[in-house]
Amino acid sequence: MAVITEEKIRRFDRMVEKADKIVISAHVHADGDAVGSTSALFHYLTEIRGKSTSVVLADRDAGGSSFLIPEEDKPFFTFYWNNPGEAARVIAEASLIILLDCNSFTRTEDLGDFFKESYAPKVLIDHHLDPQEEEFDLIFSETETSSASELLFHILMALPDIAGDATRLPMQSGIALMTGMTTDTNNFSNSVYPSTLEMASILLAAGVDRDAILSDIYQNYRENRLRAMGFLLSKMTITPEGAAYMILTRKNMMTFDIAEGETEGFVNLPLAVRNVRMSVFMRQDNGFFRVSVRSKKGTSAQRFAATYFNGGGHEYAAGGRLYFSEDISSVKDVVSYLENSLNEFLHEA
Ligand SMILES: [Mn+2]
Repeated sequence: MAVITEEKIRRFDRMVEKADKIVISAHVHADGDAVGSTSALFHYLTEIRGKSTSVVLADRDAGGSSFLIPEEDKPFFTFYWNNPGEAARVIAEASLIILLDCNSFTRTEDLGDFFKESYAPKVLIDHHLDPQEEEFDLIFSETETSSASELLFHILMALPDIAGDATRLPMQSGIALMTGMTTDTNNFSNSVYPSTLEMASILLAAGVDRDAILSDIYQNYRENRLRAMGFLLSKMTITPEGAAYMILTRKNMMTFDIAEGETEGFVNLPLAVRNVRMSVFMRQDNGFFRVSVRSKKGTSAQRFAATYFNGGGHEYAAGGRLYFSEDISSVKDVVSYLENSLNEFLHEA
């Protein structure tokens, strides 16, 4: 991978060596890749390098990725939502900060200002567009990769103490990296590169139990999630231009008793329909709708999210927000705003 140069690896290695307290973070609403990449790096830094390391995330918990944080790791994971004082203290004491799976500290939401105020050197390891270069001292940024977990895997393999031998990685790092790659590719259905399969192959050979990971990710949901999914699919709208959309209101969430993290993956489902070019999933939040967009080749989810929903992301997988009362005057207007946007976007395309 071209972004991983010998010079950058040497610099990263020295920064780690010099640091005595390392803080790792990732984007808010941490998904499998965010939790996977941070916990993989946590295990490398603690077990291989012997560094005092903490993971700090803006969320309430690790949601569906909680299986990656065994009981003995919990004291080293701080969630701002339920422990803001501790999160601020840990960040203030950091002598090295490493951000994964997002392009700016702004994406850590409430933690952003604490990170920006810190004088500690900062490293970015990410696969999104437009890294905010001025925020970091060292950047590994590559969009042609499946996930932050994959990019991190190749970086770890290049470090002198691993030296290309994946059996030297802590087993928990291997499991976490495999998990992050698997969830970001939606189990090898998108953003799969030769380097992705190479990583999977090497980790399998090193003994990572993929069957156990798949069971933890895809066979561990609550029944409510599937009931809500069925409800949404039965109400899904498909426009003549080939856009599918589903909207989940606060009321729906209460009816089905589902939490925000449990809707992950819903947006991918409508792409199974032959004539659907783009899928939009909207979930009502406090004063805004959270918007997820997925598209097939030839249609840009990224451009749609950026143009109409104050967002962005990857070419075929993007997200954003729709605020009321800024973008629409009331919740009731969400359908017409969405239909007009889809109509305009898919006609000009
Ligand atoms: Mn990711």
